[in-house]
Amino acid sequence: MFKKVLIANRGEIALRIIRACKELGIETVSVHSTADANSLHVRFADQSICIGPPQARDSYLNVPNLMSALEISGADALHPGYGFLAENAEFCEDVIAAGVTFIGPTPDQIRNMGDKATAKATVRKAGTPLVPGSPDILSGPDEGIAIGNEVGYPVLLKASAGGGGKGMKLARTAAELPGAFQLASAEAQACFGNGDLYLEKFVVKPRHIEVQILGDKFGNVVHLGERECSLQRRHQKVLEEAPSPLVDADMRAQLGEAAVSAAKAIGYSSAGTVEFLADKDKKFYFIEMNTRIQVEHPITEMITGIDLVKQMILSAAGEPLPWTQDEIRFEGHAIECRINAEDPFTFAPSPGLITGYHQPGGLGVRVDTWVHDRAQVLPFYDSLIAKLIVVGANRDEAVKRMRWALDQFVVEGVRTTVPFHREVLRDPEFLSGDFDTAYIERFLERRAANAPASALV
Ligand code: MV4
Repeated sequence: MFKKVLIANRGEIALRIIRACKELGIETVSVHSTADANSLHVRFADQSICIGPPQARDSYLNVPNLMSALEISGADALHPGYGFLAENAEFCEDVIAAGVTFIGPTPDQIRNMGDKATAKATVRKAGTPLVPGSPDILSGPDEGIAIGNEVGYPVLLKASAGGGGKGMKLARTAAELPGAFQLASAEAQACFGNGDLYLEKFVVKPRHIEVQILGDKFGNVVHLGERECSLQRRHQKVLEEAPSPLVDADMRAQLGEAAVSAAKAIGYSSAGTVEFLADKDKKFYFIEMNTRIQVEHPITEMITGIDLVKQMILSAAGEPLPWTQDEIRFEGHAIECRINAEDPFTFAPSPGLITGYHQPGGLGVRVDTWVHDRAQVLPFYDSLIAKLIVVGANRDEAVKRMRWALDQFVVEGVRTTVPFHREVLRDPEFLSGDFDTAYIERFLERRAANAPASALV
């Protein structure tokens, strides 16, 4: 087992990784920007190293500074968390070249899934269902029109180097395709330095359902069930739950098998997530794979009892998975609300000093946070201040527990999305479980139509 792990991240996920290391008896080294010098991930680590000024590109994304910190620390492994450099194959290679274990996938696994057209071609061979579309990168608008005529309009043009919705353009007809192609390609070139596009038939109002998988270095892969992630605003998830209200035991087995096949196709050896779109008929299609631990991993932990971060470290250290698929059991229903320092009506960031803080607790309530009384929400980083996670025997109990937990969550000095979640947890459409990826949009339209103008200022 590793002696010392360097955590190349900040905030709640850095604390989450420190906790897993403590349980495994591993020493921890945190890195921090000058703005984060007093943060909890610095205080709770055994050692900490400053890696630069506040802006993320100068510190948490600064590879030379991170490599220096790694050498100074004497750490024998590095955990990247999520975001920042977690899915950067070159950084992963640098870490390995320094003789340090990267706690995550291999550079080849990151590359294979990072290029979305390559990822689709790979999983197609494994028999995972895909949205009808181009078999690879489009040679130009003419090929796009031809494939659009085959699969039927509307179609989506997606950046192969993208993911998470960046650089997507809709073409409703063949006539719209050349214009959409130029826009999407230029945007992809500007954002990712790569203008390659692929095409998919547009699935109308799908659900976003993802499957957690775990692999080891011996070719074993298991799935830990699905997470329902349809509640998103501008491609940012706001609330997730496990299991999905759509998915029954039969669909779960099919989704799990599809996800495991996709992961096995590249010999995946760590924690990862396979994303699908699903329609009302319970048909589902692979869209992409994320080769990292995800923000919403706790809801899977709460219904399986499996510590995903600990298992990720064990897999990186060369331990085989301790269970077979049939030994993984699902119990209860978990919900996560992402509490952001944002205005609950406009979602504008609300950085500043937290002047008062109280978090909920009790049976089935978990709060993953970096916040404490008098903590400072900085403008340089994402606005996530806490993940409020509840687990209950069933969806109804989880919903009731979440309502009460939200009512007991006190954050003063900055605005938060707590009031927004309070509304969602009482919304009949959410409560019905019958929703899709356009839910938040509809919710906000309904709220704007019903609310008196004074509530919006
Ligand atoms: C789609 C789609 C409809 N049809 N692909 C957006 C994020 C990226 N991961 C994939 N996305 C979508 N891909 C096809 N062929 C609709 C979306 C989509 C979406 C997906 C998941 C969650 C929220 C979404 C919001 C808008 C669009």
